[in-house]
Amino acid sequence: MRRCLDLARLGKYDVAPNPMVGAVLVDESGTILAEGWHKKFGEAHAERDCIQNFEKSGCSIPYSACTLVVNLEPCSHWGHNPPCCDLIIEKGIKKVIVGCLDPNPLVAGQGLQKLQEAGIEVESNVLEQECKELNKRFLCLYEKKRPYITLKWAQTKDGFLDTIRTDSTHQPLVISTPLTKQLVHKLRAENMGIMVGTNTVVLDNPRLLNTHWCGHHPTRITVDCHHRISSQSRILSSEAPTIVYQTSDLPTILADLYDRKIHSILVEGGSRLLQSFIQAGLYDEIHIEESQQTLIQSGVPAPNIPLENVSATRLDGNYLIISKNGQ
Ligand code: AOF
Ligand code: ZN
Repeated sequence: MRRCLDLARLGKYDVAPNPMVGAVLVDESGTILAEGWHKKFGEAHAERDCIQNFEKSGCSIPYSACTLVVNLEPCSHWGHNPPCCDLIIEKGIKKVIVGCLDPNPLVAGQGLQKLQEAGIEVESNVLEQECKELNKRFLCLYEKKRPYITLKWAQTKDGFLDTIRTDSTHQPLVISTPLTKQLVHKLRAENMGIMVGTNTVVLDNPRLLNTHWCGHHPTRITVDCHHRISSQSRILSSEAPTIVYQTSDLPTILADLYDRKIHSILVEGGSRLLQSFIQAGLYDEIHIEESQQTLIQSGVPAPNIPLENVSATRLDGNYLIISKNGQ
């Protein structure tokens, strides 16, 4: 299963909103005969890729002596691909070992049921926590019917996000270092969407692209209830898609993102938008960059960090990650 997780990760920047899935075929002694993974959205699922590689290898071991290991329940529905369950049954594979269930209502337990009804031995929930952690964004979309939400901000040593600015002629305060900037761009690559409030667009005119890590640019998301965003704003450039909402109601926005299958968003500011996500309890992770030196004495206060039901990890001296307990 650990090998499946490693293989699954190879699809990290190319499969969203699909899950990352890896599969291995092993013989009765547990020796790996073939491997596969889901490489790109819309392309072959991990199980099919693995079986194709096994057949290409010319190995003469019969399927009836093979076990397929896969980190997600094999699908039972027709999407871009035919159901993996049908392929597994058709080949006569003896046993299937699964990491975690697929919450997609088109699958949701029906995959395992179909395999069992065909007389295949099924073992499930193997390394379940690790399998769920890998696909936390995909799982969240179906389990919570909203994207996985990561809030992110940088603050001064004395707890401010920025100086008070009223127009775009004043440059924003720079707190990030080259290293943390790269970490943030990695987060942009890992999330399907990036969201900021109206003030951030008007005052900072950010591009919100991923230029310091591999992978895609996220879909840019903002709110403009009073038509304050200029048509020349950099967020509206053709480099990446942009969604502009005319409502600031978070449940309405999140429901629309769910419909669009945007499984994850990174909220990068400003303070009012971040605080409204925190107040509504709408977050899964919070990343905070704390400057070791910068003191400004007055400015825009950083949001209040929730202290209940969360655990905190320090990546290095000044990068703090807060996660909700039980995730
Ligand atoms: C699997 N193996 O490797 C993946 C699965 O449109 P499709 O056909 O690609 O189906 C996408 C759905 O299939 C996705 O939402 C998830 O439920 C499942 N993904 N299943 O058996 C895989 N990527
Ligand atoms: Zn499948």
